[in-house]
Amino acid sequence: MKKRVAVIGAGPSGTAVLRAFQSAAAKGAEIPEVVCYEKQDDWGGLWNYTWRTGLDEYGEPVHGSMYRYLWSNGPKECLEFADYTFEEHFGRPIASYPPRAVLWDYIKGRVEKAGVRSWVRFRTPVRQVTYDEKSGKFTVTAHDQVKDHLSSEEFDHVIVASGHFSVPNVPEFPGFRTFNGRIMHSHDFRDAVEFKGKDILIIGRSYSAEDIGSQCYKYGAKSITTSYRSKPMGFKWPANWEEKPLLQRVENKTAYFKDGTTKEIDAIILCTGYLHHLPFLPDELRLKTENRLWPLNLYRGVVWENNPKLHYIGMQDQFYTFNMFDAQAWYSRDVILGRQKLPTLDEMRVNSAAWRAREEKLEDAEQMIWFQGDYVKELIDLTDYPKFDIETVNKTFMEWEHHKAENIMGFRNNSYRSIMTGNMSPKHHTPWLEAMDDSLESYLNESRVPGK
Ligand code: FAD
Ligand code: NA7
Repeated sequence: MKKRVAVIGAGPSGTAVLRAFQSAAAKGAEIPEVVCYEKQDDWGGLWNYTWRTGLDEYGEPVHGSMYRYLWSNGPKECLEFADYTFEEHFGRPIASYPPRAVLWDYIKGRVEKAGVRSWVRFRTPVRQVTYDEKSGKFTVTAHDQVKDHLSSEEFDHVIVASGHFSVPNVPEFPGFRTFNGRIMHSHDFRDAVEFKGKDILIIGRSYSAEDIGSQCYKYGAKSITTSYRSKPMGFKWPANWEEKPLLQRVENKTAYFKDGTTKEIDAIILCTGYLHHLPFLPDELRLKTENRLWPLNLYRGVVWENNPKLHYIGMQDQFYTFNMFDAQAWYSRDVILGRQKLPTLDEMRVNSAAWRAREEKLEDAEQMIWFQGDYVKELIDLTDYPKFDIETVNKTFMEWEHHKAENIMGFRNNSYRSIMTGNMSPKHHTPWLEAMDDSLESYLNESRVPGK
């Protein structure tokens, strides 16, 4: 009987797995039967925007954490698929920081071309995965929500690609219960216009804090205060934006900070990150980690060391995204196809410990980017994923960092050269701060080719 592989999630990570198997089949390899379970009604993961928050129409926790007006927070040239370029998808070079809808279209384009949609069971969240030592098989139980039917099937391999920026980490601060204003987590943030004319307080100092604050600034918030527990973000913020050490308490509408200062605020947005939440897995199969570049127990960041038939894609913190998921998916595929031999458990652990030791010494974002670049390169060198120049991707990330340091509200006006095609991307027709419409049509309309 043909081997069977279950993939949990059809976001960028899960669809990378589908494409990896399909590309092997297209080259004549015999591939297993692949069944992908997806709880949303379409593929694309977080890039498939929903206006919903809380529970969806089936009573399921909403996966989406993306919001209106979200534009890529890094250059698209750093995430480009090596086997399906932006130019192939859009028929011409496009500008470097596309809004969400444009990236969603691109993600979908590759798998539509691959013809793998029939492998996906939409609206079917996985409820439980168990492993039977005797048979050497997994049982996956999933809920077809349209038919309201729970069923179980056996698989030889399971690949978890369910994402880890969906279940919010929600700390509480003294006074929250009686605060006279709105308190929300970034997971539920949908539209910055809600905060027009308001004084907002953001807790956190990472990408969500930076971007949600910037959205609120762009769409007319009266003031933005960001509060950090470790260190400030340190960008050159506009005049109505200040950074303060950690919030201590709120009383009525007054926020009190660690340095003794106070601020009157209307709303609080907790940009305090997310939990790796994998409730469908038993303890012995479940990855337990905070958001970091090298979670332990995953050989080459993919293979569950205690049961190498279980793989995880995209579980790391991310500078590299789409093409890193591809590198992982191609590697996972090759382990399953028997093209990659795995070392002993001890050897896997030694290898992971060495990466972890290196990760722990990283001091800043630039070092983290080179670290993740080395990781992606190691994986790509092992498979037939089209080779691309990681050093140039890293250097593009460095340019991005410098552009942010120069002008945090203007870095998205820059353009970069595609590492995959060698072509320079055109400048966007409108500076980011003035581009209020985030639709695909508006973004692609009038995008000019360089020099014209
Ligand atoms: P996800 O995109 O989260 O997809 C996981 C999929 O699994 C979802 O479709 C979900 O419905 C499904 N799923 C979950 N649980 C189950 C279950 N039990 N059963 C069945 N299906 C399930 N990256 C960038 O490169 N550029 C950006 O600008 C950028 N901006 C971001 C902004 C925000 C607000 C967030 C939260 C993330 C952003 N990211 C960005 C990072 C993002 O993590 C990746 O781009 C990418 O979406 C990760 O893909 P994934 O497939 O691993 O996870
Ligand atoms: P991250 O990058 O995991 O960052 C979480 C932030 O939340 C980080 O700044 C943390 O502070 C802060 N945090 C967490 N708990 C607390 C408490 N209790 N008090 C204060 N601050 C806290 O999540 P993001 O949502 O920003 O980014 C996730 C993805 O979304 C990312 O890939 C982007 O592309 C978009 P610390 O820095 O540790 O001091």
